[in-house]
Amino acid sequence: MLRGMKHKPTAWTTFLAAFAAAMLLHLEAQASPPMQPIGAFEIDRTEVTIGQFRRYVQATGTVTQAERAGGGSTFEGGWQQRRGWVWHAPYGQPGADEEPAAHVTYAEAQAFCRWAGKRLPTDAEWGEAAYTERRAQPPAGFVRGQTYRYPTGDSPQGANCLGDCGPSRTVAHAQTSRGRGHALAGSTRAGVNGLFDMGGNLWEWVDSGSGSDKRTRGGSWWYGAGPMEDSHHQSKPEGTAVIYIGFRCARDLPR
Ligand SMILES: [Ca+2]
Repeated sequence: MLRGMKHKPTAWTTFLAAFAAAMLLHLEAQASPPMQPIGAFEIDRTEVTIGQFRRYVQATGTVTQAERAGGGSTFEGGWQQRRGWVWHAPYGQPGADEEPAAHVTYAEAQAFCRWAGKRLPTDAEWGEAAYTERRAQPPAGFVRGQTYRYPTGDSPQGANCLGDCGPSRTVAHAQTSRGRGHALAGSTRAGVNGLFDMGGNLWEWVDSGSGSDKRTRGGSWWYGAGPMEDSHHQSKPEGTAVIYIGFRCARDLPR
């Protein structure tokens, strides 16, 4: 009996170790939540990725407009279709799960967010999250309550934009006539509210209400720092599916 009991602590210890490991993972996830609270709502910390969009497609059987058309577009002095350039192959070759999902229309972005239990951020929400620091104890370089010129802070440095933002590591297979393509989601320097790529990388659809033109926010790797500013107004026809537009989602926080 006593001998038998000697084995029990071993099993118990194993269980405890597994439990502790699970708790550690949980705590790590809590320490780095995928969504950032901003007042009454929370917003994705990164642009929606190919991996996330793949899970949505597998669950719903969605075929995007760009896939049906044979490919999305780039702007070459006019929109040009690029055969085979779609959400899972942004430059015509398979993209990594960590790359941001591009070639997605406004309605497709909206449908993804709905499926994920979220929604597109409103224009006002996106602007508040991008430019006004709301964290209780922001890290050095950010001050609670302060509104910044860029989503990266006072300077556009650290974003993935064209020319004005300093170096950033973009994906190797990006083949473009302009710029260096997108970076992995969340691989650039975190900006205001700890959010990644609110400035640059992919331009982001925001909830624009009715009307066939929808706003995009934050600029992209295709342009310099100007479109990263809050004052820059840009909209596109809602069916636009192109290499440099993606999105992120938001949702209300419980009251
Ligand atoms: Ca972006």
